[in-house]
Amino acid sequence: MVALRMKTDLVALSITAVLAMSNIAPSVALAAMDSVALGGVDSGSMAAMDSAPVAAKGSAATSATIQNERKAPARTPPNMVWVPGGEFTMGADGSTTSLCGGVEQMRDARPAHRVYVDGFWMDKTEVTNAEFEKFVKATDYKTIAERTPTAEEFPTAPPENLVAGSVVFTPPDHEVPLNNIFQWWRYRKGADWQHPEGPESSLKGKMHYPVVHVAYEDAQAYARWSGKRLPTEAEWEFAARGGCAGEKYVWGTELKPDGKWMANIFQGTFPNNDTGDDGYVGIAPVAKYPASKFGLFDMAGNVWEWCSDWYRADYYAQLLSGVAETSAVTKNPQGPETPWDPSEPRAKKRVQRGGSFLCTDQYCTRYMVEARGRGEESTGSNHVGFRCVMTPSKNPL
Ligand SMILES: [Ca+2]
Repeated sequence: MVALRMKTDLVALSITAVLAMSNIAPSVALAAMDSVALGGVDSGSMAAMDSAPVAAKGSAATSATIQNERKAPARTPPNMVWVPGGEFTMGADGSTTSLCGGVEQMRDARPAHRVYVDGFWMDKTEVTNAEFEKFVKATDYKTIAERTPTAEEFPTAPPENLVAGSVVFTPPDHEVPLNNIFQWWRYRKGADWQHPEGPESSLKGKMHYPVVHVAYEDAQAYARWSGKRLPTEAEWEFAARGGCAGEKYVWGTELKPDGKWMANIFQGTFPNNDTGDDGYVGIAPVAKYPASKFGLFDMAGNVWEWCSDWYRADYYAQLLSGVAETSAVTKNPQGPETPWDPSEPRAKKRVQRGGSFLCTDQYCTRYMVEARGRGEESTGSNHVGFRCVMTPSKNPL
């Protein structure tokens, strides 16, 4: 087993430690990692998430969005939409009742708090293979998954594990207990953006699918080349909410309005039987579901999307820890100074948002609009992609 660059949603693993233990059966490694991680948890910070100032003072969750009135700048870049920005309630106070590996996992979306973001353009869709191919052809860029990891980077890894590749969802053919991610995730030699399921796969017929197996650095490189950038987490959530407040989903309050699926998620029995009731088993091409209120596609489901913020489980509580009033507004937050995931305290993780085609109420409901995800910076997989944003010039338009 090679767990290098492992993307995990529910149980996070330390790359270096897992590589060092890579000759151990996955379940043993997992159990060992749990104890390692728990030993490193800052219990004070976790407690702060539960007892943040707003928790005692009441929630900001129901406050309305105050959308900027400023019209879109005259020239909208191709395949982007204008997101006007404004003040809104970010996060949620009730999210601990949601399913995603148990109630504890959703604490990071608490507490609800007020945020202001300036207007920006956002890609209508996740970056596609066709778009990423243009970037690679123009720059000869090699993604992290295509580079051979070195012994210097991972000194504790057995040499046989040092092969280029990425993590691929590989479901078992039978039902399994949902307590060990290695039952459905495999590190595949030769898996990369051009070979999303492994070396034998290709992009034939998939040019309008989201690019996957992109690490944070890869997404950033594409964004820079295209004159754009990755969204902050606050920008992403403002865009996803579409000017509404307190709704559970990007599209409203019901999972299936009029019985219709609104996003590519997972139906059936996770992980072995994806029935594709929503039209797609596994990943879908972009823009196959209705656009959001701002004209954005697939802001829930399909693939996770990288944001530029470091991930801290207690970031929202941290933002409010020094303020006197729950109505305090954080302007254009850029994320915390340092990353911190209590299940893997030493890993450098960035925020991911939106959930993926693997989200299901049996296991992970992070397609909900306030839900946060996270991924180690150098870790891609076949359900992680991205989209970009662009800020108008400071000059008057
Ligand atoms: Ca689906």
